[in-house]
Amino acid sequence: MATNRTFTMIKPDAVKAGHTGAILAHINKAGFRIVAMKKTHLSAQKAGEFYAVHKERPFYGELVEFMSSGPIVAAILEKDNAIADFRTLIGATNPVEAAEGTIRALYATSIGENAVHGADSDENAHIEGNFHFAGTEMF
Ligand code: 3AN
Repeated sequence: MATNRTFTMIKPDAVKAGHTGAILAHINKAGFRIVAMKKTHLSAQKAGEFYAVHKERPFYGELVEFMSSGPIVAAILEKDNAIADFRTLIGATNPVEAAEGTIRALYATSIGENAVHGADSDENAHIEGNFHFAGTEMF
C-alpha cells in the first residue's frame, strides 16, 4: 500500500558532513521501517529528472547542481501516516523555520542545503521511490 510509505534522500551536505548514521537513527527512533535503501551519486541529468517539477523555479539550477555534487542516501520508509509524520520529523524547508529537534533544525545549513528530502504526497512518494528502486529492491 502506497498510503503508508514515504520517500527520503539524505542530501549531499549531510552525507558529506558525516550525519548519515545520526539521521537514520532519528528515522528509526520515530518508528519508520526501511523498505529500501541505497547510497548513490546522482548525475546532473538524473537530479534534473528527479526535480523536474521544480524546473520553472529560480533555484532549479542550483538545486540540480547541489543534488549531484556528492553521494546521497535514498530510502523508502514505511509507517502509519508516513508522509505527514516524516515531514514533521524533518521540519520546515528553511532550517531557520524548522522546529527544535527536527532533522533540518539539527543538520541543515540553509534552505538549499537542507540535509534531507521528504516526499510531499502519497503519489509523489510512489513516483520518487520507483525512480530510485526496482520492485525487487523493496522489502
Ligand atoms: P521540501 O523539500 O521541503 O518539500 P520544496 O519542495 O519547496 O521543499 O523544495 C524542494 C527543494 O528545493 C528543497 N528541499 C530545497 O533543497 C530546494 N529549495 C527550496 N526553496 C529553495 C530556495 N529558495 N533556494 C534554494 N533552494 C531551495
